[in-house]
Amino acid sequence: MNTDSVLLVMDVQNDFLPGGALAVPRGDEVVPIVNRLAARFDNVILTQDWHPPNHISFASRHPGSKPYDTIDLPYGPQILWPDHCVQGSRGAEFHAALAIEQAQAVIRKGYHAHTDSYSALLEADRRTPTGLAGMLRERGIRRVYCCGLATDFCVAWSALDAQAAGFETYVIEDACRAIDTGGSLDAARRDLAAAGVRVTGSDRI
Ligand code: VGL
Ligand code: ZN
Repeated sequence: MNTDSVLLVMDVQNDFLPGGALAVPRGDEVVPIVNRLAARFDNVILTQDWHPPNHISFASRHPGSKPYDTIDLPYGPQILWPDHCVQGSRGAEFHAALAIEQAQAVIRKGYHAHTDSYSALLEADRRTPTGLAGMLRERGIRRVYCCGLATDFCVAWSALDAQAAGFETYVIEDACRAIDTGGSLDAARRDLAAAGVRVTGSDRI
């Protein structure tokens, strides 16, 4: 892929894979696909969900709530999750079979205790930037290709923010897997289409 494109590989971490705390069904299937894809890009950036213990998105810190409930926070509705991707834990490590040594940066996200961050560009308050958009702009990147976990959260929110930030944005659908809770996958597909994000396949890269 051209030097003005980047492959953004989202959250291929133990906790999002079968056996993990917030396992994405068949999430492990993306690993070989993503490894193959990454070999074809000049620029690859990884994201890593990276929460402090007691993160606001953890159901365990809201007595009376359980995982997959939605609560209202100052920045809007928040789905509650099982504790996952705690900083420094094994669950937060990349899957051992992810073989992308050439990745140029790792964007950690969700490290503010009171704010979630699915997107690699903007935290869930929709105000706090992670710095990724600026990094991509400074490096002359014009096209962003998204893959990884999960289609309906990290991947979709990052793709929507990248498109809104002016990058030509693609979701490589067969290189993603979804959590799909409460209609989230259909909603994500609608939002992506409405925003003009292009959906493609790994065989067309
Ligand atoms: C994600 C749920 C909770 C994601 C992160 O990266 O898709 N989903 N934290
Ligand atoms: Zn998370």
